[in-house]
Amino acid sequence: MFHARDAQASPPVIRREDYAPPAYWIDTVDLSFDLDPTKTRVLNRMRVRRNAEQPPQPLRLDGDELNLARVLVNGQGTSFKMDGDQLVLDGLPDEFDLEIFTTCNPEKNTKLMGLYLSQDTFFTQCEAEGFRRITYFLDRPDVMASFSVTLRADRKRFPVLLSNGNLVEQGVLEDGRHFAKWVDPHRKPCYLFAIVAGCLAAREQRIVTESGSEHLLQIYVRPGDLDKTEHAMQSLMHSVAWDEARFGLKLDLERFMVVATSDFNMGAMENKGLNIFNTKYVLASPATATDVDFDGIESVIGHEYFHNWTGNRVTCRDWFQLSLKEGLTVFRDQEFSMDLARTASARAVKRIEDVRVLRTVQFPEDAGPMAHPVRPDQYAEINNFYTVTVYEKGAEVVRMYQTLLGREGFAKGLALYFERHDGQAVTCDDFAQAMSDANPGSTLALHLDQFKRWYSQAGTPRVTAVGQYDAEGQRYTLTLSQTCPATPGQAEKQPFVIPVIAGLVAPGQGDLAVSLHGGEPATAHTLVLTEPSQQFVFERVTAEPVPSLLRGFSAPVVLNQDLSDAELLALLAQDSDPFNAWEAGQRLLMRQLLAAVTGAGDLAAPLQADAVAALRSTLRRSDLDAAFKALVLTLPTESYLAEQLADVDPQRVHAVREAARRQLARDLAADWAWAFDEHEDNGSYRPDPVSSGRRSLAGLALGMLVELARETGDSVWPGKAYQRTKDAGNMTDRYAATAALVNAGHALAQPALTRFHDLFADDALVIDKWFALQAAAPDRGGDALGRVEALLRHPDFNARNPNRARSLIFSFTGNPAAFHRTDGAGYTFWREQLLAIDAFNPQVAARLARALDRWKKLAEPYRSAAHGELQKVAAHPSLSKDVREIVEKALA
Ligand code: 0A1
Ligand code: ZN
Repeated sequence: MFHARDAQASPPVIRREDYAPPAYWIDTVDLSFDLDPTKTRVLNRMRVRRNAEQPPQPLRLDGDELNLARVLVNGQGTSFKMDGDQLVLDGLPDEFDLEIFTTCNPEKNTKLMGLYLSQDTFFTQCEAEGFRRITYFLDRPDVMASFSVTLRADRKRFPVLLSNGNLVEQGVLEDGRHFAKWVDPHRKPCYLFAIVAGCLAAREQRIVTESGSEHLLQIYVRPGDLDKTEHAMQSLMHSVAWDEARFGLKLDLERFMVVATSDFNMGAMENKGLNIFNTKYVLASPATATDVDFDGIESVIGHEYFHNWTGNRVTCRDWFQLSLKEGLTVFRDQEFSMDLARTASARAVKRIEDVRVLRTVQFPEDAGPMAHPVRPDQYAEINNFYTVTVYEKGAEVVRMYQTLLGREGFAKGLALYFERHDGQAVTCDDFAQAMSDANPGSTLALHLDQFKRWYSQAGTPRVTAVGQYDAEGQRYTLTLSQTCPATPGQAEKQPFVIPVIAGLVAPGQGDLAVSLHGGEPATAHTLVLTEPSQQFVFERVTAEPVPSLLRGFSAPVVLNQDLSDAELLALLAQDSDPFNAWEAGQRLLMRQLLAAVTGAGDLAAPLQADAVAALRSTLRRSDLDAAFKALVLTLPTESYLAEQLADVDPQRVHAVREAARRQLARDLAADWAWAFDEHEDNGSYRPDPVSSGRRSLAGLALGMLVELARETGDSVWPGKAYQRTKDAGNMTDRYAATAALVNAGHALAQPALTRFHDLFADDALVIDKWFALQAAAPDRGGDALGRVEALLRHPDFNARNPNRARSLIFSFTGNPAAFHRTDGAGYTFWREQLLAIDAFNPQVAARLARALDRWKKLAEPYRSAAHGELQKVAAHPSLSKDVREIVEKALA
């Protein structure tokens, strides 16, 4: 007999073009929960209305792992059918009350979607399709309803009862239970619904905004964690102020709550008025969190808060439009962090960090089997499309609107978007139209349809730049051309609209003020490439320039430009655009590293003397911030190097990069010692960009000096590092010192790790770091896998906690030389862990499945070994549709 969920059957595909409005609307929802860990009762009373614009048809409600007890229509029992997971009701009046009574088992909910328990506290996660695991519903974002919620639970065990909106009533019940009633004043789709019940404490802050309204901000955590919520509260207050100042977007709720849980599949969730966060993005103290953690909290708190407008007030019509809210909200959180950074240099550092993520994670996605447009055309499992393409590339697309329209034009576009669509569920086209209509006559308006190809065409465009200088005519002609590689299902691509911010730098003189096509002279121009190939003529070019193109990374493309080493060195030293100065340095290093990977040469010194000298003078410059220097002096990652190659031997890439690190450690030994002494800081800790930049450079220097000690046998620097692991005044310094010893494989690493564990045994987020540090350490003689397998048996390891699984297993698969072994044992480990996790949490497993996306690029013997393991996963009889979609694409 054939089963729909047969081992070999592909999961059904949902297509964007099949979108149809709902056949019914749900206007109000009154939910009542009797919370119990093993059997929670949910009574769902809805007011339902037929959508007169759709042909009459039965009502089909989504459900998943629910026990259905009763269905009443207008108070009367009614007949119904089940079609798979859907509850189907026929012969309904045009308007009616629908009452559904179900139960579910939160304790058994290991997927962490719907209603689940974490450390004896109830949480919900409904995006994208988790609400159907709580009650039967039209679980789609274009059905928006007014919600009221009553929670009942044991008073001692679950003293805090929260839901969206305003608390309107609470009281004590018999049998030691109590209740709370919440009413959300805003209509919302069910994916923004949330409840929390448990033993929690709150940091509270009353604020009065710029426009004079009063609000209560609350951050709920486990009582022992209250002292780690100050930074999150500061970040939230900054977010409220920033959105009002920059975009005029005000907080629309009396009470805004953030709750932290240690069991969460993602980073955080923007439920209306009740954001639920992974503890990783809430809890921080100088002793337990690094500068990177502090920054992460600021941007994720910002991100979720900004969703209140971009996502909640205006939401998505369907899940294909996910980037409508995510790309826009990532752009907003990036701008928020840049505005808080204040100095131009700190802004550039933030931009470089964001672009690094894009290029090391999104570019490979766009070149691999999972490549999809920012607005995908189809999916089997929507959870697989919460991707760096939808989020980070989506944010770059939004950034291009701002580049083309200017900050003011962009703000006008956003204002029109809210004027038109507040309270609606809309599409990416609606957003583009508002941007264009608010700026008639703009380049965007002129090329709107073409610009929208950024939403429909996958793949990273290649822009090639060729310049020619005419000294006599003082003219510089730049030819830009574009192509885009084929991606799955899209063989041919049409040209994009690509804004290229360009300056001309004359060595020794800096930026030239030049005119473009006879216009006003300026040191930077925005060239808009719309054709396959176009010429741009600059005049008044008084000296032969080096073109500085794509400043600030003005478009998400690969730029091919044939610059000599001397030209790159000139840009590194003199480009007024810090992004491009950094970029020039990286290009130079990349070129030399790739030559060493593909050449046969000896590995003692992959970097050339002039590059090393340029790094030295950057490090010694007094006019640059430490954070920027640390970025310039960090070599491109192994995965970014691998992306540049057609046939990747990860061990060779690793060996070359490590050799270059050792060379830098050796050649700049005195400079690193200077940098450490100069930037080490024993003052009190503040997470601001200047002092965190100093710590970042001191940490890099210490790592280099301990690495060098491996060769020289020096014991002074390892001794200093070890001392720091004991007496560092903050986690950033302690972590950097511990990492220096662990990464160098030094004998002091083990005692340092033991101390570290003992000191922080009760702090789950710090223990995550302890696992991650060991799983990400360089593989020395194939010892990494054994180390990770031993850690898997450590009493603190628990694969059911997503943070812990990520800290060990994902860190290992992200450690190229440890994962890609010639004997294929890393891939076997991957399959075993993947299948084990898939049995209880498909969403996390599907993320792990992505580790072999790029297997076709691998050289032998890696390629065949990876292929074999992928096939074994695909042949597994009970795979989730989440993982199946990923592995089928990888094997296609
Ligand atoms: N909308 C959230 C991301 C998110 C998506 C799915 C989740 O399910 C576990 C959780 C969170 C954001 O962009 O922050
Ligand atoms: Zn988001």
